[in-house]
Amino acid sequence: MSDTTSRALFERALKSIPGGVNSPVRAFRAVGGDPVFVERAEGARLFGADGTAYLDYVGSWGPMILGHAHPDVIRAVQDAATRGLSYGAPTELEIRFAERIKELYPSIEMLRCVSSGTEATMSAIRAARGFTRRDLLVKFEGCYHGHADHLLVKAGSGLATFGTPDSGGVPEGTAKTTLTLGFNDERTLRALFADRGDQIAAVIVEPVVGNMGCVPPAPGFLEAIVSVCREHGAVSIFDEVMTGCRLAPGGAQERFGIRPDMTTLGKIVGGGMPLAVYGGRADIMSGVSPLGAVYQAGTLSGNPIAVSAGLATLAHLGPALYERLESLGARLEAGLKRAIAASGVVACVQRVGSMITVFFCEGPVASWSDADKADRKRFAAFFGGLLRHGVYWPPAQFEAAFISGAHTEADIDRTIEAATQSLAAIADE
Ligand code: KE4
Repeated sequence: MSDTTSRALFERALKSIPGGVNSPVRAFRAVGGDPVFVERAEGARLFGADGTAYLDYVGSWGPMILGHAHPDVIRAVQDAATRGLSYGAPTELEIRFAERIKELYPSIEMLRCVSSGTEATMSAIRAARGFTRRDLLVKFEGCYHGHADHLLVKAGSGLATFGTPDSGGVPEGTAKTTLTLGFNDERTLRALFADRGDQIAAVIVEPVVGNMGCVPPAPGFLEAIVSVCREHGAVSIFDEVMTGCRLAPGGAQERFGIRPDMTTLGKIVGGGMPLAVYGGRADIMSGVSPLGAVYQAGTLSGNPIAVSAGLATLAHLGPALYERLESLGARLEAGLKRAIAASGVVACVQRVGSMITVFFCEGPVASWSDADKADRKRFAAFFGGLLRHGVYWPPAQFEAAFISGAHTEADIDRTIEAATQSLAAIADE
């Protein structure tokens, strides 16, 4: 499936880097074959090490909503770099960035920049625990919030039981402070709060899940999280690292008209550079050092190059972009549904805006227990067929694919054609 150049690079990479990659999903373990090594990217396309062009639906796992190497973003980075790469001192840029984020996210009264989504969620949870002086954290099965220890926890035997580590190296004690519930299971959420609400520091949720594939919230579910947290003095945290600026300029909370206590952002806000944000109510954020007792720090936090890329990206998040993304997303969704129907393969398509997933199981997929029924082998075959047609889909069933403003109707139609061929081949197996 991979070109010889990528093959040779992969063999070399394996000698120095675990799995040959700097992030596990890139290793193509879920789909087989060797990863494509990328040499450059532009617009909606990646260019492999052997020069092959691929129509890109990973978009660096979300950041590249404008497409790769957008000239305004590149120019902003180049210009900023001439003034030095990092100072370790405050800049006016960071104030401008913070003010822009507050305009887009009215629920964020104060915020801190960090360098990754993991840092953002880890810090938001620490701020919530410091504010409430409580330990317990609630998350939902199938949601991923980065690789901090207390978030690498799988659901206990029954839901709403103490977590057990979902990764090597995570102490049992750490996992025990995390309770995992079913996404969209409002009843269990309310029952847990009725039973232990006064011990719960925070609930963290992907308001539209991308990390089990694209799974939207059931009507009222997000509102229930925010209200039940308010009732019990816990903190609601919307992890919008993926949905932020993706589903609307103001993320899922703008799309659904909901105001969480805290929000984490990443990916798009940095335009592809290492920049993420955590923030929310001023009374919570004023507990963060040096104002309060919750410590959080970072050498490259608010880095001027990353903030320049972020500001240049945010400048393009106007209504026209989201209208275009909605139109392209609807076109792709309809085409994929036609292709699935024509092939007779059991699969469903779920989409919110420009986040889309083909699940190889009956729909609808409303939780991890639904998603877990997906046929991984058929997804791998689907992925392989697309790749052979020059379409680079996320190399894992439980991920969302992303459309950018650089994609065209012709790109979408080409993707539909590739999917039609790939599904027909699966049906013939
Ligand atoms: P990072 O630490 O990878 O910047 O962000 C962690 C994170 C937090 N919250 C959400 C909702 C996320 O989706 C992520 C990271 N997403 C994955 C893709 N599903 C990043 C890709 C990867 O791990 O290589």
